[in-house]
Amino acid sequence: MRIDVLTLFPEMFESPLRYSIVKRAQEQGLVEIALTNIRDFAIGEYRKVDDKPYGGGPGMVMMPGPVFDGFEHVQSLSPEPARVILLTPQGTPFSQAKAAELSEQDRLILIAGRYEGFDERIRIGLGAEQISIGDYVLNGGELAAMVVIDAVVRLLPGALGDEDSARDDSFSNGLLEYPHYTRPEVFRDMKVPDILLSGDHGKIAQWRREQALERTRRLRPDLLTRTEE
Ligand code: 9D3
Repeated sequence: MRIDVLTLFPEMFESPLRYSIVKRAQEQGLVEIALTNIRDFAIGEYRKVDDKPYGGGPGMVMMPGPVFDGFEHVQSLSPEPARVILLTPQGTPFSQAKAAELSEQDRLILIAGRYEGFDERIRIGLGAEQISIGDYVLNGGELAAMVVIDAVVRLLPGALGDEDSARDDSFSNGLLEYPHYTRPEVFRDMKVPDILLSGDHGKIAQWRREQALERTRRLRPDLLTRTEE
């Protein structure tokens, strides 16, 4: 997979891309992630990328010129057609199902904005879909783009170590996870449940299923009634 990111703050991405599974996936050649600064495609003495909204109102709007030129540049870096995604507060809520769908693509172009939003002609002209990562206000699309990259890359075949991928198989089941314990057996007067020390693997599996269900009912009842995803 190739992922291009268009952003005004490419440096924000560097640290998250240098760790753990995303780092390893790049080293293994499972994904190539390229960062492009939209400001490199701005013109004039001030390299302006934003301007006042027509019709008035607060804040500034991302100008179409630099985003289009940046987009056409990254598109020319590789011949495959790409899914084009704008990170915006009004996008479709991101989900595990969307992550799985995107992980099947050969190429993604993610565009992270700042200010009040993108000039509408960017979305229309680029044929972009829009994704939000949830109903809270961020200061820009960069963290949202990183969330999408993180969730997508770990689904690429070979990205997870054997242990992680086995785990994933058994528990991507729409339920919350059962409670986990490790050593010591007693910590600050709190004891590991006896059943986990019993060595009875059938009983343990049954206990974990019950715990997962009970927790889901208590903490996330919405997961039990939802039919899509
Ligand atoms: C006052 C109206 N605001 C819309 C909710 C303006 C506004 C706030 C924050 C416009 C853009 C932003 C920056 N946010 C994103 O670019 C963003 C975002 C988010 O804020 N929440 C969840 N997902 C995303 S994806 C991109």
